[in-house]
Amino acid sequence: MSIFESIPQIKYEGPKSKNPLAFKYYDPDKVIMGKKMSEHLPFAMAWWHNLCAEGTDMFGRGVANKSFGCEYGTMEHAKAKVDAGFEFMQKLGIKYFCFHDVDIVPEADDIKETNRRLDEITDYILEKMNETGIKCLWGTANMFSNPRFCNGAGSSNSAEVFAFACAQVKKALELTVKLGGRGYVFWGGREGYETLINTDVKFEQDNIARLMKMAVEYGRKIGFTGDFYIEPKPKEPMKHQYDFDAATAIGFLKAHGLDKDFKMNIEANHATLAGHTFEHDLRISAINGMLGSIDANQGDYLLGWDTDEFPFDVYSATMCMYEVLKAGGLTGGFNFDAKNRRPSYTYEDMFIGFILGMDTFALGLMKAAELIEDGRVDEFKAQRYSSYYNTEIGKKILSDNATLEEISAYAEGLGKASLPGSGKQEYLEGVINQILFN
Ligand code: XUL
Ligand code: CO
Repeated sequence: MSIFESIPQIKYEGPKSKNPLAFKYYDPDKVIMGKKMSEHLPFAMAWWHNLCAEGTDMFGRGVANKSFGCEYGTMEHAKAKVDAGFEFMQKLGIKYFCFHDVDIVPEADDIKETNRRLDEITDYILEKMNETGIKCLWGTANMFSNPRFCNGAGSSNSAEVFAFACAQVKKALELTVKLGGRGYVFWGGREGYETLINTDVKFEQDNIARLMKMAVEYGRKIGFTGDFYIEPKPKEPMKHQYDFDAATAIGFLKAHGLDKDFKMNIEANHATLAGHTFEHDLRISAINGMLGSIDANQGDYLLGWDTDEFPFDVYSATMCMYEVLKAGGLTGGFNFDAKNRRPSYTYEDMFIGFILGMDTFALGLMKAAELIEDGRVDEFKAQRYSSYYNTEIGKKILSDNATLEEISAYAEGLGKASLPGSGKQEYLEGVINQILFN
C-alpha cells in the first residue's frame, strides 16, 4: 500500500525542467572528479523532522498531518512511519536514514517497555532495509525531550537521571549496531546551563566525559566499529551549551582522551548560531582529522534560533563541498536535519524540500569541483604563504628548531618589515562569482 500515492519516482530532468517533482541538478550517476555524485553525496533522511514533526512551534500546534492514517502513540503508527519513510527514501533515491530512539516508537512510562517496542520496530526496519538496500547512517538517543532531562543528561545534577541517560545510550548503541549504522551521535541538547550561579561546570563536563567513555567501551564491546560523533551547537535549548562549536568540542575530546573514537557531525545552522560560517566549522574539523558527517540544512541570518531550513544557498553549499572535497570526502554522510516551513504542510512539500536540498548540494559539488579544477583560489593561497618555503628565514621557522633569539636577530637585521602582500579578497570573491554564475 502506498502512502505517497500521488508522488511519482523522482528523476533527474536537468536544469531546464520546470517539473517541481524532478531533480534539476542531482544526477546520481554523473561523475565529478572521478566519483559518482551519489558517492560524493550519501544523503540521509532524518526520521524526526520528516516522519514525526508536524510544524509545532512555541505559538501553535502542528499543521502537517503525519498520522499516516493511524492513531498517534500506537505501534501501528510507528510501523506506518517506517512504511512512509522507506517509500519516501525509495522515491527520492536516498540511501540512508538517521534516527533517535524515541522517533521510531512512542516512549512508554517504563523504560523496559520502551526498549521492548524498540526491539519490535527495529525488527521491522531491518526487514525494510533488507528489501530495499537502504542503510542506517547514524543512530542516537534523545536525551533532551523527556522532562527528566531538564537539567541535561550526562551533565544532569541528578545521579538517577545520569543513570537513565546511560540506559538510553546503551540501548541506542545496540540498535545502531543492529541496524549497521555508520556512526553514533551525541548532540548535547541540554548539556549546558542556564546560569553559572547554580552550576558546577567542571563536574558536569567530567560527567559528560564519563558517559562518553562508557559509551565507547560498550560500543566497541558489542561490535560498533563506526565513529562516535559530537554535534556541536552553542545554544538552544540551553542558554549555553558545552559543545559550543567544533573547536570547543575537539578541545574537550582531546582533554578527555576521546579524540581517537570521536569525530564531528557538523550542522550548518549550528555553526552559524555560533557566529561562524558553515565552512569554518568544517575546516576546523578537517584540520584536526575529525570531519565525520554533516547535518545539511541552513539557518536564517535574521533569526537567532535554529530554523533547520532545507538548504538553498548555493554559495554556502559550494564552500561546504570545497571543504569536503579537500578533506577527501566524509566517513559519514549528508543528513537533512531540515524541515519544511510550517505553512508548507503537504506531502508534496516534503518531497520538494528534499529535492531542493539535494539539488543545492549537487550544485555545490559541481561548483566546488570547478573551483578546484580552475585552480586560481588554491594557487593564490599557496603563493600567499610561499615566503615560508622559498626564503631562508621561512624554512628556518618551519624547521621547528629555530630559537626566538635567532629569528629576532633576523628581524633586527632588516630593521623594518615589508607588508605581507595583498590578501586579494575581492579578486577571489570575483573568481567564485565567475564560477558560480558562468
Ligand atoms: C538539534 C539537532 C538534533 C541532532 C540529533 O538542533 O540538530 O536533531 O541532529 O540529536
Ligand atoms: Co542536527
